[in-house]
Amino acid sequence: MESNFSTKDAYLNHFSPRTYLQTYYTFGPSASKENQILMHVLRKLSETFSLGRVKGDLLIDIGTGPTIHQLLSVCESFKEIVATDYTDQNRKEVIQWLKKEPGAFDWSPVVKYVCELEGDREKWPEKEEKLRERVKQVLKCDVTQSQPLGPVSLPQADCLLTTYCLEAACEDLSTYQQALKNLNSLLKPGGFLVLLSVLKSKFYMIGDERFSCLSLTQEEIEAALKKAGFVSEQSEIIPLHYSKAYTDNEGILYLVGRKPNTSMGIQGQSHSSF
Ligand code: U7K
Repeated sequence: MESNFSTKDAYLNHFSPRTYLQTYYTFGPSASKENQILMHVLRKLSETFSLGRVKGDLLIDIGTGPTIHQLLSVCESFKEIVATDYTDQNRKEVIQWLKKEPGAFDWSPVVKYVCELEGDREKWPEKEEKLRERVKQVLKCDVTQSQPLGPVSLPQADCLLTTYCLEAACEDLSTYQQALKNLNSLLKPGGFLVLLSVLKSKFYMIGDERFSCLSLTQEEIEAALKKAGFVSEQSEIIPLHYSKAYTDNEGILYLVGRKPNTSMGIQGQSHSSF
């Protein structure tokens, strides 16, 4: 059967990072649905990362998109950050901001908000510098490949972060599950997986362009995670939805999982003879 799910080529040819940023990541005076969700997500990430529950040497952000908001608390607890995306235009957009190139997106309202959450709104220029320093590479990734980062060799990460990526990249549940397995190989035993996903969404809009989304429930995501060798430690639904014109999601899942440390992983369970 032929599928209408957005292809990788559709992303390369029709995804506009600027329109996406203006639609979902511009802080306005009246708190829109988009702004409320952004603030909530930033609060969750700040609880996970800046309170030091999850920390380490290397964090890989899978499917960074054109955004850096998801890394603002991360840069307080990880020495090195690697950003990744499938599309050239998203990687370019991130590099533009990292290098302070002319025309880069202005993240300062969002950076100020995160600094306020972390206790001192005035520290926002230092936060921007810290993040720019800690993002060491911006790589191409494809979560549908067994080596999502291709032949480049990185040490296994202490944490993987992925926000709104797998449900856009995978057209069915089995591809989604396989993508999680692919990602598992990039993570150290004992390492963390922090995953943000829209729930039950079938599409989202970037300007006039419509992109597909794999409709998922909290239970389906948790089951896929388990099959891919992760253990879920925190799984909560943020009961907010985006503007109905942009997407049809019912809530957002915030999940912190872990790759088990020892022989009690997926292999260990089958012959637990000692
Ligand atoms: C609702 C509201 C807003 C997807 C879920 C529904 C967004 C992020 C974004 C993006 C890939 C691949 C495509 C990545 C194909 C890695 C994700 C990077 C938003 C929603 C939803 N969603 S924003 O679209 C902005 O930048 N991605 C890939 C998709 C590229 C293959 C293979 N490997 N993405 N998604």
